[in-house]
Amino acid sequence: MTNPDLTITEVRLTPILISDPPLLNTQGVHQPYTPRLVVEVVTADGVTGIGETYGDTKYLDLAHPLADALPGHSVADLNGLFILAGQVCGDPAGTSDSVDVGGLRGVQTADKLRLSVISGFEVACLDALGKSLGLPVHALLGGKVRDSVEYSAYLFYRWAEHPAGQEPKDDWGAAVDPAGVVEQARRFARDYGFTSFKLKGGVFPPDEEIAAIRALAEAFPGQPLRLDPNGAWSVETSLYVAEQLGDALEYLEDPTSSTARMAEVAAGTEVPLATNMCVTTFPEIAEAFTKGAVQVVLSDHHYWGGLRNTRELAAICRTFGVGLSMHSNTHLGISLAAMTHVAATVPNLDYACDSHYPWQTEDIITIPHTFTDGRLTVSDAPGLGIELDRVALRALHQRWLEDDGTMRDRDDAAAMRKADPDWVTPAVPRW
Ligand code: GKR
Ligand code: MG
Repeated sequence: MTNPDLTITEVRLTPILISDPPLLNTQGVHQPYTPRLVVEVVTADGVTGIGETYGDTKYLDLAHPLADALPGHSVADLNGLFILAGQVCGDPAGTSDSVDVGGLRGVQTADKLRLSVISGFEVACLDALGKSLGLPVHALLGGKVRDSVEYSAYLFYRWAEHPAGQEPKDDWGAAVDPAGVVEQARRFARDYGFTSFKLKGGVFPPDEEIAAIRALAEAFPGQPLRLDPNGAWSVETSLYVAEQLGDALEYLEDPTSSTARMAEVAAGTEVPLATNMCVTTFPEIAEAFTKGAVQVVLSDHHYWGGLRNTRELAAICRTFGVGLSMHSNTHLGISLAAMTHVAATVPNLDYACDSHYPWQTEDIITIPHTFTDGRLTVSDAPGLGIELDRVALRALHQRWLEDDGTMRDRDDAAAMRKADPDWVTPAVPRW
């Protein structure tokens, strides 16, 4: 038997625009289309591995030099991938390591953007390596400790349609009050079998969101519930919400922004606090853990720099007795496969993971993922266990090519201005 030739001979980058419903958050509303980047690495043996990451311009600017530099390296040299990225990816225009541009994913530094880009390449390399060796990605990460991974329903306040009659449309209808949220949750439970529910908050005044959680608690007695206003509340408001909902919540997610404020909230409530905003990189861990600011870290393999870093984060959380689960942004099936593989290998996966996936009506893999009883089965097929649908990929790339530039960079505030021309991103804390 000859050894596979793992040398990378070609890297393909395909930016795409994927349709997205009018989901509301504290900064605005999702645009009708949102960018993603598909990364393909091809080995000398003709094996292709695939990865997916953010596709906004600032990520593409980092991905291109890395794609140019990668041929000649081995798909197995993942440490080398990080070294190479450090050498060839400069800082994207308008950022530096010290700049905080804020947003829904916490402080966004040039370093974090680089890690998000690397994650797409790392997943593609692992997929190619697994396919070359005949092993699933979870085996390359040490092996699965569970056969399926649990996900939670990700509930959003939303409009029935995008403003100004923009396409695309769907049949979910509006959810702007407790009854609408419960109806949405019932559909998630019926169609996907989810048994835990997360509501994206920070959209309406806190008392309205408290009422929505109470309505969910009544509709789904004893089932895990979470509320995530993306840091929109003051310390006082966070403590008020925690007091009102203490018995109903599994955890409160990023009630307020900054580690210092999260620590103040944590000191005043028994409700566990989770975050995907104040602990998003390794350097942020020490302060947050020593101050007791967070009890659950919601990892995201994109901005933590891939699947192996996610496992390193899991080990640190384990050491400090901090819980771990997974955060999600709008994504497609390649990223969901990657999340599922790494989640399968983490012993201390303490809560059902988030995923936007049910909101996406299109995908670029041949067989879309199916949730059963709120879970995804962990694939034992080589690599990620999925195949790229090249026809779909071409169509979504064509959409990106034809876009006039307005959707190529996610901008929830701009989308909101289509409905409310005076909208400005609210200052924090909003309430
Ligand atoms: O998709 O509107 C959204 C979310 O608010 C997303 O951008 C967040 O990053 O889902 C995320 C979260 O849990 O904070
Ligand atoms: Mg969150």
